[in-house]
Amino acid sequence: MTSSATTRPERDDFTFYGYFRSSAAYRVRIALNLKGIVPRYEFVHLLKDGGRQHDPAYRAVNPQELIPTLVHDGHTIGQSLAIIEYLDEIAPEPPLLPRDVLGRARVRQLAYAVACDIHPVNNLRVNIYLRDAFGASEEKRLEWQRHWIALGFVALEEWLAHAPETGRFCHGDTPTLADICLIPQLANARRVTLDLSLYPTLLRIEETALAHPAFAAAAPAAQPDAE
Ligand SMILES: N[C@@H](CCC(=O)N[C@@H](CS)C(=O)NCC(=O)O)C(=O)O
Repeated sequence: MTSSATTRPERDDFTFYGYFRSSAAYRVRIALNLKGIVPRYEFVHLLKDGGRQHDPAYRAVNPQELIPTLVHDGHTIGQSLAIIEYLDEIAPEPPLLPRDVLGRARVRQLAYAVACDIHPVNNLRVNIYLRDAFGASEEKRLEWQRHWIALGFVALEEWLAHAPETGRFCHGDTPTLADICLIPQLANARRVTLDLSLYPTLLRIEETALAHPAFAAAAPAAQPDAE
């Protein structure tokens, strides 16, 4: 783990453990940026030395050996959605969930479709297991990822394209938890060269989001640990 040297003023009560390419960390970076919170960054390289998420020092922070982790005022929180909802509760403006109960359900539906169904089956440790236990080649593992992402994106496109609630973002004209999950997943989809032309609404929302400073500053390539 190494500390960042950032030019922005850091909050010494927040420490964020992340990795530039991690989409779960990317989600939290977007939320932190939307809330205007600049944490102290600790970079956990997921590939070096067999994966530094497995180092005892990091395991003591997060026994799941996954990133991201946020430490606030000495309290340690894992799981990106738990972190984001925590941030939304301690810093309510701008809200990351709609005020109305049906709106919140819709946004969570979209967010969980990414975070609970698409992302977990494509994680690094799943890919390593596919390779080591089943001998899956790199091409087969890419095919695996494209398959699961496409399956999820078909549903997201349908939900988003035909709903009056969809605005410039997934829900209305301001970013919510749904965009926070979608945009990093689109970055992953590009990494595995998924054909995105079938998802015009996702692409339109991505264009809007990437023009937003909170999303732009959270992009993998904009991180100090980017390679
Ligand atoms: N559900 C978790 C997923 C966290 C996760 O899978 N993080 C990935 C990076 S995106 C990771 O740390 N992978 C390390 C590994 O697979 O060994 C969350 O939302 O925080």
